Amino acid sequence: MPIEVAPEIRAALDAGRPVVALETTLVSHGLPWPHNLETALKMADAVRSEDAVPAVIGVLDGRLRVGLTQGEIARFAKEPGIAKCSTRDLPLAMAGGGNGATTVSATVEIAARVGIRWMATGGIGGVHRGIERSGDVSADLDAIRRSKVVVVCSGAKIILDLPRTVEWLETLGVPLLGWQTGQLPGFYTAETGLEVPEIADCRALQRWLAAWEELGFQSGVVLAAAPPAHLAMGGAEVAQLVAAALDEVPEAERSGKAATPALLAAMARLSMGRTVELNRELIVANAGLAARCARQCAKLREAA
Ligand code: PSU
Ligand code: MN
Repeated sequence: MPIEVAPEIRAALDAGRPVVALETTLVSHGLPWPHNLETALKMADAVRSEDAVPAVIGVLDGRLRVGLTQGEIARFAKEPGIAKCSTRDLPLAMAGGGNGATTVSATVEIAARVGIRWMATGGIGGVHRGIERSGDVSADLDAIRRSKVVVVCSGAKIILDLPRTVEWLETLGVPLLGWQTGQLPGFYTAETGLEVPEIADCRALQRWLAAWEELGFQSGVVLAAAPPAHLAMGGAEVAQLVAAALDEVPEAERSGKAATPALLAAMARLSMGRTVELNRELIVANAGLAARCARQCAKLREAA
């Protein structure tokens, strides 16, 4: 069962054109219908408008596909019961002939395998609050360590234990960079108070990438950008919202695969849809940013 790469993506990779990988878990499990489909299509458009090629990844009818069509993305948005697949779940979805939405972990792993070096999402997974009891750490972190991909995101999801997530990335040796910010963004907010090295522009990013290349590192890197300022929440406001969501979702549902979707849904309800709008916009902005960085860094590399 080979990984099936769409001809457009294969051709772009062969020609050295920028390609940005996109996940399907945020479509099947991250956003409610119809926002999920609209956002997924806008993400792909944002990549194309920067003259790059979007590669939406997922398992459909048992086939691991890189480069899903609009109609196929709609299946991930509409069909109920699509499995949430981190890397280790991929063979199960493939062997069963079913459908599987890829998380950041599965998406970066497959992207790296086929030679895609950029990915965009909303917020990566990380160390969950209450790890002392649940032991829940997203498979995203170790998958990024294994996959040489630049993950453009709004940091890690605010429902997580962000200081511990930062520590965990450090332990794994995964670089964490701020895009035009010296503070780690926290998904719905720019204000977490956690310091990160700031990358000012594509020139600085390309210099960083060249050094990374020179050192022969095989890990991925997290490039975190603040959410769009006109919708972003203040630090105190988001802290209240998270506390309310944690109150609403029973402890038993706060670990395992259902945890992230349940907490995101609770925040959407409690904020009366504001977080959905914010989540949509930051995802689309990150897709555009990943494509722009991919294109400009490729140009700068050629010119060097
Ligand atoms: N970003 C979003 N919404 C999401 C996700 C990311 O804006 O729903 C998904 C990604 O697929 C990520 C997953 O890999 O949440 C993390 O889930 P968990 O905490 O179960 O590892
Ligand atoms: Mn988990």
